[in-house]
Amino acid sequence: MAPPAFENENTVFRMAQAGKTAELDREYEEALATLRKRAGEGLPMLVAGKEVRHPATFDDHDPATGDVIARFPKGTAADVDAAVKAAKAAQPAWERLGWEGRAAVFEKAAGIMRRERPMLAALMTLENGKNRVEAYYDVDEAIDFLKYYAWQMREHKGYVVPLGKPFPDETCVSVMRPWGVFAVVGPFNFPVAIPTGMTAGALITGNAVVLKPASDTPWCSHEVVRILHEAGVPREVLSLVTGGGREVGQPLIDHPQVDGLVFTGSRDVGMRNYQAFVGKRPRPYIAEMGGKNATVVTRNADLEKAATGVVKSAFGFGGQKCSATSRVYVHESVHDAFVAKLTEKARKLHVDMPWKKEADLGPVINAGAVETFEAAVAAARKAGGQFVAGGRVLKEGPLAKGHFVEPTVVVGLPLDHEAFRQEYFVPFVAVGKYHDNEQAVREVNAADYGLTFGVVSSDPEEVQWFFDRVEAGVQYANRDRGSSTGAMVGGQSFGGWKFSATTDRGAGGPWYLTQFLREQSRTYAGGMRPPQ
Ligand code: UN1
Repeated sequence: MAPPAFENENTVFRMAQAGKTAELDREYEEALATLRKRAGEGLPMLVAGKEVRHPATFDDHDPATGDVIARFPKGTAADVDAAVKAAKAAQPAWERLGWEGRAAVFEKAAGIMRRERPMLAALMTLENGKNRVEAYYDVDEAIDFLKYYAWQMREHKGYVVPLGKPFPDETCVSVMRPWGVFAVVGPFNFPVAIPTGMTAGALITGNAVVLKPASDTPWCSHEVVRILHEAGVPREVLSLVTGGGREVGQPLIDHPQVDGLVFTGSRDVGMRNYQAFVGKRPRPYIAEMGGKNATVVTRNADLEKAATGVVKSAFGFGGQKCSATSRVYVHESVHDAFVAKLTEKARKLHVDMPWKKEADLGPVINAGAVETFEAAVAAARKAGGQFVAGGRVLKEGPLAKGHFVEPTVVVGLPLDHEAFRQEYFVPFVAVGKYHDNEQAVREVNAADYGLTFGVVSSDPEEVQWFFDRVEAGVQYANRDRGSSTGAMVGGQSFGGWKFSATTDRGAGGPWYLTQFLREQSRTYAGGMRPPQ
């Protein structure tokens, strides 16, 4: 039987088409109320098949209120060691289960996650401040990863490929084997989707995993691991260790029995790991390390579309996406008209408690992000930037206890200013003027990063011209649902060039899984044949 074709969950879109948005809202609000009753609960790590608690814990905060929503154990190097050793011991049996058995586990996990979607979306809002619509998108992306990777295993028949026949008595075959144990280090910004995608990629190919979530979002990872265990991933094959980078992250990366590392996070940490990890012995290091994504608005652009797409991309989840647009180059002939539209739309955005239906932006993740925002504002002011929208930290009324800042648009900065080069990861976008398309491409490519790119132009040749010249792994033309954000599993393989990534194969794309595997060619001579 042919495997079923992959289809995106697309819950928000699908429910809106069916006129059922109210149902989604009700489920979300019920889940939120249930979660609030658990406030302050102490949750365990899941290490080597056991629930592990320590007297020393750290607080998991709601960034909108500062409230403690849960407490997690401060893990240690001993927890890491126990997790890695259990993973190493359990991995061979997991590999022997075979790809069909593993694919079935992940299809089952997709079903469980679908059932728990409202809870996961509400939890995400509480833990990282993502608004409800974007939280649903995040959970959908996780379910998509589970389904897509299971489908990829089936499509490729476990990546077993018959090879040639160099001599008449030889039968040769290529098989792809897991490396062993992968360390997975996750980010706060897509706390369900990204840990799920990275973990599923490693596990479905027959590896074992030790997952270390971002310290700001351990609860979401806790639920992801619980769901994968429930679906049938053996507990020793997948452990969750919580705690700081120094206490847990570093010992995990340094552990001699870790055979591969998957990381999504900052460039600084990513590059430091790179040297340390790959320098020690040959093994895969799959890292996604940020972006300084540009959108180019040409003289042939539909300016309404351009402004809508840039607002979504620059300010979706408060600019805290690797894929966010944080710089815009606009042709001088349409610059002022575009800026007027962008300004109007940015000023209309509503910053509020992220669980409220009317909130476009919630808080940024923590006090450090507010500091980054303030430093970016100060640097732009110093260089004569003009703030046409935002620029302030919000401290009024109910926002006082959270980390709230205004969506900010700056114009008039020199094109070599840091706002066009450095990743801030806050809702801050710099808009500059360009004279001809050659100059625009030069400016876009002048940043170290090369993750996503958007161009807005109604001229197909002009779009193609940019696509062929811009150095970025993910490119979009005329996308008003996000000029550079919103990659969907199976539709936009998501991976970066240059300092944005260490690999060349995008997540949610056809080549991703091969990174977790190493090839082994097997020759059966003397007329023997491989077992069927
Ligand atoms: C990230 O921020 O690390 O394309 C990934 C997007 C999301 C993924 C972002 N699907 O915006």
